[in-house]
Amino acid sequence: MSITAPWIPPWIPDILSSPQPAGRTLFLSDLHLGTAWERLSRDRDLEALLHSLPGNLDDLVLGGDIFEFWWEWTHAVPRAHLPFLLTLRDLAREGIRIHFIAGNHDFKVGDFLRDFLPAQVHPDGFRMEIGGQAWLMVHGDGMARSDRADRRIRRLLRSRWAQSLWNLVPADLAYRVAGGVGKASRVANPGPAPNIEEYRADAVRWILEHGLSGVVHGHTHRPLLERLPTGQHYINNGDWVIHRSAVWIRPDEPARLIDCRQEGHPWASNT
Ligand SMILES: [Mn+2]
Repeated sequence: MSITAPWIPPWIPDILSSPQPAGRTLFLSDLHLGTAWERLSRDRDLEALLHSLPGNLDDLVLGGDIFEFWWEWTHAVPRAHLPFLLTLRDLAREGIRIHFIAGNHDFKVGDFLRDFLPAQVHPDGFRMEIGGQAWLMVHGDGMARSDRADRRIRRLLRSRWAQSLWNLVPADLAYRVAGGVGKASRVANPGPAPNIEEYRADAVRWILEHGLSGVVHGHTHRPLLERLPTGQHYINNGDWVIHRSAVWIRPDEPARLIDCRQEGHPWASNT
């Protein structure tokens, strides 16, 4: 790639070439389940949201960092997440398609979510066709050109040797280490990512270059919906830790960024 070529992460072009049909869609990301922050009210709000979905939704996109730390051992499932996983399985049984995009806190995503929920697992994000409109759904880590360190860490953690070595770490130890690393990085990097404007600028260019109707991402925890003069949408989902925000997209309706604290569950109100 020459220096002047427009920036796009190497995993995005593949995603763009394989669209998946979808219906009424909700994008949720950055729940960081397992962290202590407002844990009780967060979990309660999440449960209420999930229970509002059957009958009102076709596709639920879990857009990354759903868990503060996700690792699939061959024989163990973290017990703190069992109620959430069972609720997701109920949603799947109600006919909602569940999509799981791996975030930078999802260190090992194997076949458990695919088989148990079941969910469609998208390690790098995916392209949805909603009412004939093309949407790129990604977590967001490594998405900006200057996210070089993120991309290096991502390559390393996803490498075959790292994945098989980490699988030998006992769950209790792995959770203690991951919890400490997560806390330390929040102390070291408080506030919004310094390159947050780059996310928007890159996404807008991809929208225009690839004929997309919109890009939705999480990761930076800064809710923002921008409608371009030409009608397409750039949407930063925000998070479920502080903002309780979600992206709601229906065929033939403008996309919306919902503040669930203010609006509740509008997808359920007009039935
Ligand atoms: Mn993230």
